[in-house]
Parts: sequence; C-alpha cells; structure tokens
Amino acid sequence: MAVLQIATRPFADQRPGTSGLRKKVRVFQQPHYLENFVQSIFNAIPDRAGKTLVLGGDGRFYNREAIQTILRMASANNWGKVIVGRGGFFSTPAVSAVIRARMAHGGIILSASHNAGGPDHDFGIKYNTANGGPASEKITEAIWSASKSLQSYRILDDADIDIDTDGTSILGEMQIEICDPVAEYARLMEHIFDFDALRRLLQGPFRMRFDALHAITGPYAHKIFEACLGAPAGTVVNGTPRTDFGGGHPDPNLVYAKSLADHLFAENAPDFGAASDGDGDRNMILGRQFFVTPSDSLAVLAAHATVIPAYRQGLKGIARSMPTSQAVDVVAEALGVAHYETPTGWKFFGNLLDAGKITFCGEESFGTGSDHIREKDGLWAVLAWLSVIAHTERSVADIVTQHWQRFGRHYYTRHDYEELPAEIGEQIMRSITAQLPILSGHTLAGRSILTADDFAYTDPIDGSISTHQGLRLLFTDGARLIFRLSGTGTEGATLRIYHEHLEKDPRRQRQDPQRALHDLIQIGRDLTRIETLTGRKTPTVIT
Ligand code: VG1
Ligand code: CO
Repeated sequence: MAVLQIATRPFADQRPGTSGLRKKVRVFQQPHYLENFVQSIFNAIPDRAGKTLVLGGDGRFYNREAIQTILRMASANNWGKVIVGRGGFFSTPAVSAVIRARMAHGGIILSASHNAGGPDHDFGIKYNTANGGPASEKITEAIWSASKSLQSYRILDDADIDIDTDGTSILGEMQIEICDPVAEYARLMEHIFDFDALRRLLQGPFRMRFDALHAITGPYAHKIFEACLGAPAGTVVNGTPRTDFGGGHPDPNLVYAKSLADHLFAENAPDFGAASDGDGDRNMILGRQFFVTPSDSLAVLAAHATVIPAYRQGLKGIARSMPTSQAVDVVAEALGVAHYETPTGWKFFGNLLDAGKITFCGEESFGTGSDHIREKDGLWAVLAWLSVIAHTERSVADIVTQHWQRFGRHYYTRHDYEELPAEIGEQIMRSITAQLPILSGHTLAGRSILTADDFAYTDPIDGSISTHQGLRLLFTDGARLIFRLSGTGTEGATLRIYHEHLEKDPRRQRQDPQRALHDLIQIGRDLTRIETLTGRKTPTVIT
C-alpha cells in the first residue's frame, strides 16, 4: 500500500470557530477541502507518531465518507492506532471519555452539533487533545496557520475499510480498532451515579420521555435508560440516528424540540422530559409544565451535587461561561467554593478542570458537565437531574422554585438573530463597542450601568489571554446585558443578545421571563438598532 503525497493549495476559510470547523456539507465536498483541514490538524500535532487517536461522529450526512478519508490519512501520517466507534458513531462526550479511558493522544469528532444535517446542511470537524477536551486556542490557531500554507497532504492509497464490525485490523502500519460506541461511556455513567436509586425511580410510577431528535444520543439513551435502568420501552423516542436528523434541527430548546415540549405541557404530561443535541453534549430539562433554564439547571445541580456518589465529597469549584447567568455564582458562594467566569466555549474550562480547580461547569446554551470528562455532557445532565429527583422525591418545578426562594431567581433569556448579513453583524458590534466608554455610568430605562466593557479573559492556569469575547453592560443592581456574535454558524452572522436580572422577592418569581426582562430586551434592541438595520421585529430563536 503506497503513501501518496497529494499536492494541494490552501483554502482561506479553515479557521476553527467556537467548536471546530463548521461549514456547509458542499464546502467539505470540494476536492481536497476535508483532506487539507485534516492534514492541518496533523501538522499541528507533531508528536503523533505511534500514538492513538479516537475517531467518530454524530452520524450526520458525510460522516462515513469522512471517516474513510481520515483513517487513510491517519495511517499515512504515522498514527499508531485509531479507535473508531462502530458505524463511525461516537457522541462528543463519548469521544472525550474514550480518549481519557484509553489514554489516547487525541480524538477527531465529526459533527456540527445542533446544526441541521443532510447534503444541503452542515458538517464539522474538531480536534480534542489527550485530556479529552477541545484543543486549546493555541492549537486551533496552529491548525489555522498550518492550513494557510499547506502545499500537500499524505494519504494511503487503499480501498475502504469495514467500520461496521467490531475488532482490530491493520491499515498500512496502523492498527484500527472498531468498538461499541456506547460501552465505555455507559460504564463511566455507572461509576458516577447510583444506578440502583435510578432504577427504583424509573421502574416506579415516575414517567420520563427522552427525545434523541434522531441524533447520536439515541443508542446511548436506549442502552442507559431502558436497558440498564429499566425504564419502560418507549421512554426514548426518535432514538435511531439519521443522516439528516429526520429533517429537523437537533437542537434541544423549546423551538426545535417542540414536540417534546408539547408533551410536557400537555394534560397528561410525564413527570420529566429531556432532549440532547446532534452530538450529544447539550441537554434540555423539562418538568411537567415546566422548563428549566440551562443557567438555573447548572445552579440547581451544583446545590444538590452531593446526592450523586461521585460528588459526595462536595465540589472543588464551579465555572460558567460569561453569558451564563450568575445563578451558579450565588450557589458557589453559599457553598464556600470558588467560581470562575470564562469565555464562551467548552475549551476554556479545560485548564480549570485539569488543575482540579472546578468540578462542575456549564453554559447558558444547554451545556452542563463535570470533571468526569472534558466536554459538556447531555446524558450526564439528565442522569444528574434524575438523581436529584430520586433523592428529594420532588417534582422538577418544586426543586427549581424552592431553589429560587433560597437563592433568588435570575430571570434569563437569550435572543438570537440568525443569518444576518455578515457586515451588519460586524457593524452592530462595532457601533456598540464605540459607545462603551460613554455607556459606563449612564442610566438606561431607569437602570444605571456600572461598567460597559469588551470581555477579555486571562486563563488563571496558563496566563493566556483571550480578547473580544463579548460586549457587556453590567448594571448596578446586578442585571446584565451582553452582545456576542456566534462562532458556530455557517451562514452570515448570528447576533446573540443575553439578558439577565436577579429577583430576590419570591412573590415576584413566577413571571414570564420575557415580561420580567422586558426593559432589558428593549435596551438591547435600541442599542443594536436591529430593526432599523435589518427590519427584524423579532428574534429568530428565543431561549
Ligand atoms: C454556541 C454556544 C456555546 C457553545 C458552542 C458549542 O457557540 O453559544 O455556548 O459552547 O455553541 O456547542 P456560539 O459561538 O455559536 O455562540 V455545540 O453543542 O454546538 O458543540
Ligand atoms: Co453539541
């Protein structure tokens, strides 16, 4: 089998975003496009020879083709071994778990997460390092820089490999191991949680519905909830991954997981509902007629962490991304542990987790996780909620409303304006940036601004600095208004506006967040001049 050295020319658009490189499938299908990016990853990992790589994806369109290419390139680039999930499947948290359990050097995840899949939609590729987490900015910038000067890539001249049968084989000089994508992950969950307590809950009158949205968590959820924990068959719906996710957006929120929300808000609703995203790292938690805001979910889980065996000793510290509400900070203070505020994206939690500074972390974008791996973890969050329910014997609604009574309610909402013309997105951010100096000390709609800034983060472990991570208006009463452009979209610009306000009075904690945050929402619309500039009267998605 010959190693081919194929001449190529750089593509100008291969800079990884918040979570790897995400593009339309047809962009990836251009000759050499995928190969160039994979070679750029390998070039940024110079010590790869003889090492082990984990490989898999969420099963979206182009997953299987990409796996074949990557395997042949991995062999030609001297990797020692590649561990592939059977059928090319691995959820993002499972890749993280397998990298750690098998002490692999890194992993490649093929996914565009919650973005739609299919020939006309999105594909993505991301590199994770030996700790199981997304590559740091230093590495992603090295990948980008390699992509800009790439002249050739190495690939084995060989036929396709069988990725559907468990076992090991040899490709060139490299070993390939095809394994069950679920087993290692399920073992880890069993280690963290009290499966006997969860069995008692799920085999009793308690009813849950888990919607896998035709994405990767289906096989994991069938195995864990139904096979291991004994929940009745039918608990998991839409549990077979499809290359186009059944035509929907595999995004667990009230808009894209509407059918699940409808079930939970119906007359005979089950006690508990949950969904995950395309690659299995996000989660949405619902109770009967009750939606749990992700920022609250993190805070509630932190407050109850010790009911879970793996966290019985308590939490070392907690981190949240900057736009995530401050609800968890209040819990950390009550627990007497440190809390950290990082930029958006899981890669920023890695150093804090590795250094043992934090045990839990989360993002407002339906991401929750712990130090068990280095990715957010959808099914872990569901199991954590079930553990709290089993222990407290209370409903989701009671758990959350009691949390608010004790810690205050951080009303929270994010408004997304998707697919804006890229230059309008930039213009809005530039114009608010220019106003920051005069906004400090200013009063808007009766609220005075304490600070207005462009968020920058200094990593407390390695001292690296990340700038331009979102524009913040911090009000004197603790309210916040934040503006960011998405780093995961594949079409135009997505503007995200995050609104937050703390209400300590229990008598005022039962409002609709859109009402309670009405004045902040108006300030956001005025400052961005969104309607004037784009004609948009309402956001594309409200979460
Ligand atoms: C979004 C979320 C961010 C999350 C990222 C990856 O990024 O806001 O919190 O970490 O997606 O999640 P952005 O740059 O579009 O705001 V996933 O499940 O897409 O890997
Ligand atoms: Co995801």
